[in-house]
Amino acid sequence: MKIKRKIEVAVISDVHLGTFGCHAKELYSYLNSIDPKTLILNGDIIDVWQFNKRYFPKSHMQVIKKIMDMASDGVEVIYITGNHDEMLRRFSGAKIGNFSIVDKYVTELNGKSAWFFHGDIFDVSIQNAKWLAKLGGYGYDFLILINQMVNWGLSKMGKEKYSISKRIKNGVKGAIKYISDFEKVATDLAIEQGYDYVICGHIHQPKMLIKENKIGKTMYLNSGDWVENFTALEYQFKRWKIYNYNYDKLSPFFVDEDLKDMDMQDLIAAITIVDKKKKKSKKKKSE
Ligand SMILES: [Mn+2]
Repeated sequence: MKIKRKIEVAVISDVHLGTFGCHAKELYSYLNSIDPKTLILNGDIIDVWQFNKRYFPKSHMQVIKKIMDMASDGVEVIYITGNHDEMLRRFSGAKIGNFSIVDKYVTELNGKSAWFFHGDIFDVSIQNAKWLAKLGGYGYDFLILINQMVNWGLSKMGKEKYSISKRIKNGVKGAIKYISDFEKVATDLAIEQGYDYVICGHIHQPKMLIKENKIGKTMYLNSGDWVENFTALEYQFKRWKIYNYNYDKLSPFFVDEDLKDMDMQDLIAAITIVDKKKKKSKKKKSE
């Protein structure tokens, strides 16, 4: 018998599918173990930057299939774009059934407001980020544009795109300061705009803490990543917690038998004909 943990909201980010560092098998087990009402993918899920046609293993495809299946089974899936999947930003606002693509997401959880965004908008200059993001939605879009322009310039000069997670991982001087600046700017903005929760990814540092300044306070949450930390955020019974795959195996893990035996071609076919399947399952529900 399959026992899945019921969760109101599950948040994952920084999965980096399509790269060697991605731990797709562990993530796949995790997704199989939960039954969320809403699944928020907070950026850098598919790594289009480092995408290599020769490297996209079956386990990575299984994660995509699993997420599609969750959407067609009634889970609200919200894909927030990050910098490694910025190509999806041109589809922002698209909604297909229960699956939507956005650049940021605001919702209410038991009367508390929650603000979700990936966090790469702070990359180029954390100081400019502060005043630009004050311009509300316009500032956010503007910061995304600035980051894209900087990356475009870097690639024109034959340099690698700006990757803060790589810098942090490599322990580049200033990384610790960047993390604390990131948290400070994110929480200052959240307090200013009256959000009770601010939920980011991007810096691969799972965290949950309450930040206070002169104006007020907010709770800062970061979902971590599936490259090193194997973490997710879960909201249930009016509270948040950080799920850690390595320490927290709360319930036995089951693999979907039908998915396990599918080969690569079946998986690709199943993903590309997802619309047909959705129609079928809708029909079933109305019958
Ligand atoms: Mn990122």
